[in-house]
Amino acid sequence: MSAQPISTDSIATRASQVVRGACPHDCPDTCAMLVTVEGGKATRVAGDPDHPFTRGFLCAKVNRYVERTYHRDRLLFPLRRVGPKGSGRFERCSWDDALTEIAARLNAIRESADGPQAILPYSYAGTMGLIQGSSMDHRFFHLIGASLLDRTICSMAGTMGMRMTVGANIGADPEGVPESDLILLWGTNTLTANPHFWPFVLEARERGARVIAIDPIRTRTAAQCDDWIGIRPGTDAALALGMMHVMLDRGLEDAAFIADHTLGFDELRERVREYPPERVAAITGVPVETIVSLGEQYGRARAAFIRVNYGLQRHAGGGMAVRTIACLPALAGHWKRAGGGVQLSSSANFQFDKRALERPDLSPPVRTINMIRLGEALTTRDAGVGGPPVRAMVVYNSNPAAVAPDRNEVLRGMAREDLFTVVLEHFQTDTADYADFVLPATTQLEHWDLHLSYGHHYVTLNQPSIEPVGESLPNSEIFRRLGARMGLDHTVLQDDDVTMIKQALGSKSEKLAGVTFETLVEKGWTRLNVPTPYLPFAAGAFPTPSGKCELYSARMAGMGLDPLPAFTPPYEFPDTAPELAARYPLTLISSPAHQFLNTTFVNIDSLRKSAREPECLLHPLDAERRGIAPGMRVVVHNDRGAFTAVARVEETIRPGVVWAPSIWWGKFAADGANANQTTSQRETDMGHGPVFYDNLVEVGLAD
Ligand SMILES: Nc1nc2c(c(=O)[nH]1)N[C@H]1C(S)=C(S)[C@@H](COP(=O)(O)OP(=O)(O)OC[C@H]3O[C@@H](n4cnc5c(=O)[nH]c(N)nc54)[C@H](O)[C@@H]3O)O[C@H]1N2
Ligand SMILES: Nc1nc2c(c(=O)[nH]1)N[C@H]1C(S)=C(S)[C@@H](COP(=O)(O)OP(=O)(O)OC[C@H]3O[C@@H](n4cnc5c(=O)[nH]c(N)nc54)[C@H](O)[C@@H]3O)O[C@H]1N2
Ligand code: SF4
Ligand SMILES: [Mo]
Repeated sequence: MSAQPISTDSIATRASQVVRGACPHDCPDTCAMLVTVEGGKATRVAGDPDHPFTRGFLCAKVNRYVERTYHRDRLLFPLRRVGPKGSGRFERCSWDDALTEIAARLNAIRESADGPQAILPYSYAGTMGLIQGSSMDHRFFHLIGASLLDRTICSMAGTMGMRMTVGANIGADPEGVPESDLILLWGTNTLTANPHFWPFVLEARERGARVIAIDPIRTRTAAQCDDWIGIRPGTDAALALGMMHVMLDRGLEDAAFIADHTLGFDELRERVREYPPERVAAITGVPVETIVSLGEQYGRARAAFIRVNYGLQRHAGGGMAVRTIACLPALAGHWKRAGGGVQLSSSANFQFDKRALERPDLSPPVRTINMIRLGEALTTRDAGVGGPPVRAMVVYNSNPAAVAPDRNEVLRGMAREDLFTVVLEHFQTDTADYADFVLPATTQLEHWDLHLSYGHHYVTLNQPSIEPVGESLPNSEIFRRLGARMGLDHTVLQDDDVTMIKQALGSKSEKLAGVTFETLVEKGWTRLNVPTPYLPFAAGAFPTPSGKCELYSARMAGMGLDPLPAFTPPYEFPDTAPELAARYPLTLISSPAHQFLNTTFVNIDSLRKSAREPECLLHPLDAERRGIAPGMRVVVHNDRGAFTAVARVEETIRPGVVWAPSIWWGKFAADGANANQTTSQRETDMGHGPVFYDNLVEVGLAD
């Protein structure tokens, strides 16, 4: 294959060929994808068999990527709203008209007394690609001086927890897992959310490793494990402190590793005294024997691997929970060996030149709006943070009308007739229904991109394999053209996508040494410049201010937080909010359905049929008490809102907890509602993240 950038023309016209790409979705696996193109049409996608993490397979969702790309509902040309907001009534218009009108509306706001900060970008990881997700878009909004968006909706609490403890959101290498003798799948539904990690778990198990799931729900993953620990939601920090108590009590700690590579052990030891197994059992609902056994197994293991994921940090104390768990491998010395340590993410290893891509230097000083407080931002005069009201919103790579918490308030804001909304999309989502203009965007098969991963250590390039479907354009090109139409003539708007990929790769980071555009074009992906397996902290060298694993964190003290690991109760916790719990006694977890990726794929018939309809899983004890039998229609509600679902009743969930597999589009639900009708806009202890699963509800029969 030529090392020159290939034009989409030459790709699309060859009779039959396989083009190398990357799965764009928000998933730790970032699969290397092979796209078969015949006569200009994509006919098949497959996982690259040579890729050490993809291992030749894609998941059930992305196997449908060709179906999604050529879907009958794919947006093919720009649309202008003709009905009331939310009605979904639109008419076709030309790109020329759409760009002219959008440019005029945005320029009028920029020049008004409210100024450019009244314009809000809203995006997340609909594609994880750096080019279609955080390059030209950022340059555009920085140049016009729009408000900044704090992109907190997924991972910020845990990211901060890792940074404060080990120094960066990096961790143990999943490719070391076969060497592991104990694997804790802690708050992660691996088979659904991180499926390519599973073969490594199985390899370790064949060699004798024990696999334990810690999750309030006996998920399909937990059902495959040796043990399921059905913890009470939001209490993981207490369990980790209980494990430390057992380890220190039995002398199972690694004194040498602690002395050489940690800070604050004496203070932590004092803290741990406050968490004997009996107290931890009362907080977590995990039996004393289980806590003791877990602490002993962890302390005695040679190389224990903790795969913690983002599910468990969606509670008030999410940052502290991840931080506390992240202290465990340093106490036991597990970082020293392949297969030992903790992984939340690998993303901070990918030190692309983000400044060159995004050009934050072009932005004047402006306010920042937290994306999880969108409801508040759109319904208050000062956007909830001071400054002008939000008068225009440009949405891309996200579906806030379905995914943002406190959906009733979000929709109230989006329905404002004086709000000018532009949505770049593949499909007419719930969000697109509220747009003034909908602009058709290309999919991964139709544009260039560059990908990091948050679950492994390979950089992946995505080459376009087909011509844009209909009149769709890459996000990057839409912002380029909109900028020009608005009269912006800065040269940063002229870089093409391949130029920007090279700019991103141009960083001086040691970990990117040898990762070049040419190798990526040739092979599709390449490993970061780290050993296999990568043992980031085998010799300490934690990237914290002290260079140690900070069991005591002065930075946290400076932020007004407890500098030591601690249990932080959820906001909506029966023990600390008894009055609320009297009315709403059940904790709702609305974690991903197996068939969907957030709201992506809900409109793919085969996948939606397999997910049936919005469901609510209850424990038989909770169901009986409410007269609920399997298959009955129920209403899940609290003071924020309500949605209906069909009851499933099984012992695969902890009593007191209910599960609504998510995230449904409102328009595919009988009542137009989804789980976010009940979730709150409150923020986690660290990182300003969301608390989706810190959510008390009641479930009753629908009439
Ligand atoms: N198929 C599929 N894959 C996905 C996604 C998807 O929507 N569908 N989403 C992607 C995205 S954006 C992300 S961020 C990741 C998320 O990946 P994960 O973090 O693995 O996903 P979640 O399903 O949010 O949470 C995992 C588990 O945490 C459990 N949990 C909830 N609260 C607690 C708690 O307090 N303690 C403990 N121990 N467990 C708890 C839930 O019951 C759930 O089974 O997955 C990605 N992969
Ligand atoms: N109740 C509840 N709510 C949650 C969660 C939960 O577990 N429970 N999970 C939260 C988490 S972890 C996350 S990450 C967020 C995810 O929230 P979002 O990032 O909004 O994710 P999606 O719902 O998948 O929506 C992504 C949209 O981007 C579009 N898209 C994809 N590629 C492109 C492109 O190249 N160009 C353009 N213009 N559009 C594109 C897709 O068509 C899709 O509609 O949701 C959060 N919300
Ligand atoms: S969604 Fe995840 S598992 Fe599925 S193909 Fe994409 S990266 Fe792989
Ligand atoms: Mo996420």
